[in-house]
Amino acid sequence: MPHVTTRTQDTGDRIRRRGRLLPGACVGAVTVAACAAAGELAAALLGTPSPVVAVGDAVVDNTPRALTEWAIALFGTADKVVLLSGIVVTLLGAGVVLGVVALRRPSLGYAGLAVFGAAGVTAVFVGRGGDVRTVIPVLAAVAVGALCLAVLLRAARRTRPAGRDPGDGGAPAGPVEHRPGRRAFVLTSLGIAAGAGAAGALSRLVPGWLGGAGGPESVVLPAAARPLPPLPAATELGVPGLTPFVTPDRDFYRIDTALTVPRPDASRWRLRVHGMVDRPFEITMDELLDLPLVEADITLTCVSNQVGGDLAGNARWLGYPLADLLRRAGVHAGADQILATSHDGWTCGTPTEVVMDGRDALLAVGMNGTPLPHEHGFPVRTVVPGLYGFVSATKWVTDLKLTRFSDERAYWAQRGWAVRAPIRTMSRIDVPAPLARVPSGEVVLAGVAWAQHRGVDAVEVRIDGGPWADAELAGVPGIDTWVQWVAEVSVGPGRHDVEVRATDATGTVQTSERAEPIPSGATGWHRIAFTAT
Ligand SMILES: Nc1nc2c(c(=O)[nH]1)N[C@H]1C(S)=C(S)[C@@H](COP(=O)(O)O)O[C@H]1N2
Ligand SMILES: [Mo]
Repeated sequence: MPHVTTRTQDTGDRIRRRGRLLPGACVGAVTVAACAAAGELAAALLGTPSPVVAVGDAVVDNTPRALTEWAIALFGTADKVVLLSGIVVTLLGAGVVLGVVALRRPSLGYAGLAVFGAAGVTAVFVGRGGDVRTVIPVLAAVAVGALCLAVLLRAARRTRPAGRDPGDGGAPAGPVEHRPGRRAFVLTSLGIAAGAGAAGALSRLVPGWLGGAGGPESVVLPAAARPLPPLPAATELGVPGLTPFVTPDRDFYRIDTALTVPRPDASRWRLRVHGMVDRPFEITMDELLDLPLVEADITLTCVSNQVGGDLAGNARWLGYPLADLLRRAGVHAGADQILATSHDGWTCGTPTEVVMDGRDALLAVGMNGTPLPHEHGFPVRTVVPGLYGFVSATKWVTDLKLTRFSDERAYWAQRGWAVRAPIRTMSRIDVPAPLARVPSGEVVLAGVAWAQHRGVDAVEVRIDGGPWADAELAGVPGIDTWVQWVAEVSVGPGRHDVEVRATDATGTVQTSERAEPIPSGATGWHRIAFTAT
């Protein structure tokens, strides 16, 4: 470039460039915030998936497994908060770049918004099964973004003194405070940012307001055609600190890939049963509630549960037998997999033979006497005793496709987890709490053990590697739940180790061999230490 710069000119350019960086960053960040908020509000009003969350989901789904596992291990159940914060930071960062570029070349700014729109459409439309309505919020977002960008760019340009456009070689910028139009620009930015904040907040409140229409409050559960007797009192040993036999809904562990809890409308809910069947059909919520429903006590367990972990919960479920539903469809021989899909696109593969073998595999609508909470799959989920949740317990289920394991792989199976995953025999010490201090002498040990659909025959404990002693077992309503256990040991002052192991009803003793949760569930004995004083 045949261009000679003097030192003053050079400094002037630099100051000018820096002088445009801040307004540019502001223009972009505010534009992107307004764009995202508009999309969220439109989605909330229409009841379609959030574009921001859909893009986040798409990122998660396409992230290498090692990275997601690392994130889950690092952040635990806070992973969703971390991810959402990451999305916000990334969006704002992208906005800053977009704004700085747009101040120079407005067309690039609009092009950037179009790229956002394309990402949004891809995530909500392509990623979520092609419902045209899902695209509307993205279009609204892009339109609002473009409008805000135009307004902000105009306001930003007015902050520059006349005759100081790029390349005019004018004097270096004066102190920022004295630029004409700056006040107007700041006010415009603040106004739009406040509007975005309000729209964003509103988008979180709207589902609650509209939710009454098709939410859990709108569903009246019928009595079960085959009700269970009340739980025997013997299921509770009454030891303080011991996990209760029935897990209250609010304490029930929640595991899913959904960044925000899906809230499908029960009145619009439909389940499609299709694939390798003679008579594909669809069923509505009203039709489902008219069928003869049954009750079952089933303990759910997550495959990610570590030895001693708390990713298990027990509830009395109300639902329609999945086997009856499948018989109505007429399953073809060879359809060895029921591929379930949720409202938010997650998939789950369950062995057909397990669901058909007579166990209480349910299309569940009720949990502990009330409709399912949103967090646990409202309006309808599947529950299959004996299998880890990722291969059996689809929340917000909308689709059951009979297929072959050799033809299609579900979400976690695609990511290296097991295809068939029966729950492993496991026992846990709840009392005393790890590292607790208790008086020496007689010490009460208590906990829970599970081996769903086989049943627990015995639980044994040992102190400091000594001989195994039988624990006393509480009552259970069947073989599909956990069981409380209690034992009393006599210890002198000092630090002690307790170990526990269960034997299932097939006579197999829980293995001491340590295995990680991936691919098919953790194994090993739970051990805690306590101090007797
Ligand atoms: N739609 C959907 N259903 C899902 C999942 C999910 O990610 N999405 N996770 C599964 C897993 S891994 C488990 S362990 C159970 C947990 O059910 P809960 O959250 O009601 O305890 O839900 C299962 N159902
Ligand atoms: Mo899980």
